[in-house]
Amino acid sequence: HHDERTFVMAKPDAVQRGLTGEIITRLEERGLKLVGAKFMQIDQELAEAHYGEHEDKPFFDELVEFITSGPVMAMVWEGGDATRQVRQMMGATDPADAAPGTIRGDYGLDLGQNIIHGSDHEDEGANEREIELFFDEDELVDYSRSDEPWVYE
Ligand code: DAT
Ligand code: MG
Repeated sequence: HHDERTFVMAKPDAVQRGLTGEIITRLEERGLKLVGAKFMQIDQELAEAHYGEHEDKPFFDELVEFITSGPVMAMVWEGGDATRQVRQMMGATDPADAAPGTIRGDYGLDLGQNIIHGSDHEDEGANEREIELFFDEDELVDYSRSDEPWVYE
């Protein structure tokens, strides 16, 4: 099936650097389907919930400060194996290790400001948890892309 949903976010650095459109374009051109989007400012409470898994890490405060430092574009993308596919397109967490051709490898230099968030495909259910945190079900749109027969066999 091609209806796996994953949560993606253009982080504050991407928005400030005018890379929101580039990120959307890459995912869109790959064949993934945008089913929800929200341009928003993340507050402290949402930031702490979103990054709850990292609350005991030394970089947690810095991480929350960064993600609340400016607007983000929060999105839900749908497609076959979408969570893993997006992680592949993002590249490694540290842009210094991210391969050229990946979003972090092409646009980032700094571990703290690494352009894009995507749900962890190795963390079962992370995609659904993160989608629920940012979106109500009625904010997600159910439709088909006309090119689907040319993307999937
Ligand atoms: P990812 O965003 O690739 O899922 P993660 O979940 O391990 O990576 O960490 C969340 C974010 O926290 C990451 O995008 C950047 C920041 N981060 C991770 N490790 C860090 C570290 N050692 N020092 C500073 N920031 C870090
Ligand atoms: Mg993660």
